[in-house]
Amino acid sequence: KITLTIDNIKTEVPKGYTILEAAKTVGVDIPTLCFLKDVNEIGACRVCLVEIEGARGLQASCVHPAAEGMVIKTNTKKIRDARKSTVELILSNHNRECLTCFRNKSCELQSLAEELNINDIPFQGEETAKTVDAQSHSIVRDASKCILCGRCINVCKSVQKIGVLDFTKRGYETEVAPAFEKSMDEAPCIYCGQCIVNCPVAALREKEDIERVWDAIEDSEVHVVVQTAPAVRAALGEEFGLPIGTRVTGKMVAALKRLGFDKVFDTNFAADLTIMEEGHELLHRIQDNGVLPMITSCSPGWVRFCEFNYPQFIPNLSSCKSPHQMMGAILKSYYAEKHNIDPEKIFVVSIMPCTSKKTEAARPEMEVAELRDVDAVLTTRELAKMIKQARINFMKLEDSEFDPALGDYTGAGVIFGATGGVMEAALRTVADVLEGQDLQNIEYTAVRGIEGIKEAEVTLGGNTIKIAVAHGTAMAAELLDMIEAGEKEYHFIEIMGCSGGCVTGGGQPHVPAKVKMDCDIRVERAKALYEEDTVKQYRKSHQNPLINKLYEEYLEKPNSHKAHKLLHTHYEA
Ligand code: HC0
Ligand code: SF4
Repeated sequence: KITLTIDNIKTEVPKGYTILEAAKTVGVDIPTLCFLKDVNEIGACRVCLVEIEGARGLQASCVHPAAEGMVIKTNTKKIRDARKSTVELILSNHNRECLTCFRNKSCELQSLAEELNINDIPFQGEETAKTVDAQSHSIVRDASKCILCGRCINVCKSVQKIGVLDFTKRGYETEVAPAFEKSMDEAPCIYCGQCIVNCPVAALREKEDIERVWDAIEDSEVHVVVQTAPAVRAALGEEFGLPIGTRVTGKMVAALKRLGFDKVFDTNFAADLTIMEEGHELLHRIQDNGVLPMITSCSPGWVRFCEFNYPQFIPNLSSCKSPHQMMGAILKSYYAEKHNIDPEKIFVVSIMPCTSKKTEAARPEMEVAELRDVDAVLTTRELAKMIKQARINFMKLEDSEFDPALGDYTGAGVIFGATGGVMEAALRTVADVLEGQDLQNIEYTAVRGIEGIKEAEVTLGGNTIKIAVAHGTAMAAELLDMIEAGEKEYHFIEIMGCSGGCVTGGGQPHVPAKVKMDCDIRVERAKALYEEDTVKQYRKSHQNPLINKLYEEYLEKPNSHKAHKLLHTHYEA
């Protein structure tokens, strides 16, 4: 422990704390801008300056370690003036059209300017570049909004181990962009959107598709079906002021009905379907000496990462489409037939916590008989915008239920949204199939939690199955490298592109870096899903009565010819 004095208050903190962390213990919240816990700790923006007695000049508190006997001041005229002029300088060449900005009211720079009481920018700096790159299906980069804090660069480099973004050009021309003036579309970007959720301003954002969805809703000829991913319910409430980790399933469904969608279904239903298909695919691969380990393919960011960086593992990818794509295919076949609706008139909207899903839905593979499985993908943030546009008072909504036809789901489907969830759901089903009974012990806690790589061995029907779970592509790379080096061997692996799984996807509500300092949003949002799992009547995918009906009436059995045509795909190197 270390004793030091901050703003005349004595405090004791563990060794290794920075001054920024130490100040929190005396209730002082030093402002920051470029700081992002564990990712971007570089002291570059100089907003977090403090005075240390005896030291020369002001010091960046986010990188300066607290030391025994230090006497620190965080609020003197000198500090206030320095912070203010630093932020004024950033603002002087920033595109300050706040009213029409994507991040109006969720911008960390805007909040900082307010907190520092900046009412005027005394000088106009050099104009920043005006490049807008909107070529991809998922991500828009707007250089005029960029403040060169480097947060996106380091997320992409260290958390994702990709490195699409970097500082390019020089001096006033400096831009954060892919190398060689390429578009994000031409770079090996996996569209995970981790750069977006960690950008303090509006320099990176999703490619919006709200208008096309409003148009479909408006068109009385079109039957508009919406489905929601598991993780959306764990975060949507944040957009309406609810604490992180609040589960808002019922209100979310009510809001979707009010927006005018003809049917509101749950992607979780299709997650159960995925488990049926993927579980049986695994059993076949094990029994018939197929390619192992089998690796999940439901995270499109991970699939792109595999295609770009580990093409040798493409044969290991499960042939299953991801749940929301399966749902689209079922809606335009089984559901259309059953309800006598022309499949050409069905418009499928997926609400996803993910920016990569927009590109996935546009992939050439994702259609059957020239009908796209999914017609539009909106992020959790875009759904919140639609609810706000419609002036719906979210907090006052009464809980509502998903529509019955394809809205039922089990606890196994809902945990898909957290890292380890797909694995756990699959094990619940595979174990029952192999053991030939309804096992009671269904919580596979070894695959839960936020450790980067999780491993376990499970004995099922007398066979030992070795499994692993990785999340965030840096962890995926580490795992795959170990397998290639012959150090590890598995039967089944779950990989999700984002650290924490879908709950922390690139389409989820923005959480300021300050809040992330004290709260692991991966943990809080996952709790909401595990809670929903425990309250469901059925917690195993193969017990979902609607899934069984779907097989009886239409698909025959898992991995049948028909199931393959609709629900599977293949990726090529
Ligand atoms: Fe996920 Fe999914 S669980 S990828 O993480 O598998 O995005 O939430 O919707 O499709 O179900 C995201 C979340 C999904 C899909 C499901 C899977
Ligand atoms: Fe990097 Fe992901 Fe952003 Fe692409 S979307 S630049 S891969 S962080």
